[in-house]
Amino acid sequence: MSAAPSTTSRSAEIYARATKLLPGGVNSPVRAMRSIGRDPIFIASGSGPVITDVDGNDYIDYVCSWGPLILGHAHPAVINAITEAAHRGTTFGAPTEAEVTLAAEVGQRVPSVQMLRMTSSGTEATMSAIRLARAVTGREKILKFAGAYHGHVDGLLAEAGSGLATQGLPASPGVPKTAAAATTIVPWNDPDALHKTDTGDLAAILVEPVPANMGVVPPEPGFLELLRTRADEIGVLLIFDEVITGFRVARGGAQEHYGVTPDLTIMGKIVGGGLPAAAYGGRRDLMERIAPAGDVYQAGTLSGNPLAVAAALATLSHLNDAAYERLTATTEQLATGLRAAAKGADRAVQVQSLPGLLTVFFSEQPVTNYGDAANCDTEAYGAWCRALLARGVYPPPSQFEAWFPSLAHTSGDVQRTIEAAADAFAEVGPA
Ligand code: KE4
Repeated sequence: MSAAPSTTSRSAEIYARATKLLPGGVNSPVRAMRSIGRDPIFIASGSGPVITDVDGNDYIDYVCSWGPLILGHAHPAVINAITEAAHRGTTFGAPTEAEVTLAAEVGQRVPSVQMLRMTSSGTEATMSAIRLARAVTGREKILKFAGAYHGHVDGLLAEAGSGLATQGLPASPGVPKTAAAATTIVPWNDPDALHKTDTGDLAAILVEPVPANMGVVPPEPGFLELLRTRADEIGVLLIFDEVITGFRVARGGAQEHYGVTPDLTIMGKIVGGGLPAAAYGGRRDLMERIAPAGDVYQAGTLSGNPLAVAAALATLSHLNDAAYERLTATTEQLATGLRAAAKGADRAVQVQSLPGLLTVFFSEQPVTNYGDAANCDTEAYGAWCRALLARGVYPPPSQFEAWFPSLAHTSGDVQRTIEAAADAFAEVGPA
């Protein structure tokens, strides 16, 4: 799809410069708005649920940096924590007490995480968890699900969601054949396919417990339980990638929501409080294989960065039961309102949601796997997104991503969003 005609806006000027200096004009592909047929919007600031672009336009933001900002933009407690930490020094390359406090706090919320290792990105955490799984099992293959995204780890880019799905890339060049061959891909929500899969040399089943990178496609009843049982039967680790779901769909993430306990958990986004941090953790006997306790090497100059740790602790301190009740109610109000808005315009959509997560699929049927997601009317989704942006609502600019309502979104913000969505559906027309 071609980009919208360029205007004389400041955003357009910056984008013209950016395309000469940054590949595609952005530092991560999902920020480009090519798949919705327009140029990216350059942001100047954010406050609560609102972002303001360099031309002074405000948007109610449902990307929220793709998940970390569960408290909204520039939350005063987070800003204070970061500022205080920065005054004490931005990084030491030596341990700090706050990292220990954060590991305890995470373990208290997610009891399966008896030990934790911090990294700087979700990709790094995934890569490290996989290395650990291979070390403890002595096997190499990783089973993952079609349409899932676990960061840009070499072996996991085939049939991946997020930006690859958005750009229609079946895989990425530059991945060694051996890395690709070490991944087994199974369709999501398909018990038969799982049972038929060759499990020889398998080290781990890696799963987003609620896939959110092909849009939000919850597990069908019993599917996560089946993964746990199957992992035990064949003697492999079950790794939950809770980079998106962690501290979001429930206090203890998807593992609490569904009552299924993994061996290892990958975390990101909220665990960095809006700064670059992620983590992996799990059973003590497994995590004690990580250097220097054990022999599995993994390291990072900025791992456990004091600013990120301060932001994480400040964020988590606001995530109590009342907060999750509110996030659940906000998401429900949004989901119900979007369904009604679509119905009012005779547009068939599926709004699939869990607390703090939602996708509006332009599909007549419920979306249960990557194939269903890929069959959605992405042209109509793109037109709807452009219409939303024109009305001051910033949705994820891809059918294959999630909306991230936050604790900063008020009922009034959601109501305004629903009104904009109704107008946008009317503009796109029925189907
Ligand atoms: P990062 O390396 O981007 O920190 O995390 C990778 C990652 C791992 N696992 C899951 C389930 C994820 O969703 C992600 C990253 N998510 C994307 C948005 N779908 C981040 C945005 C981007 O790529 O710019």
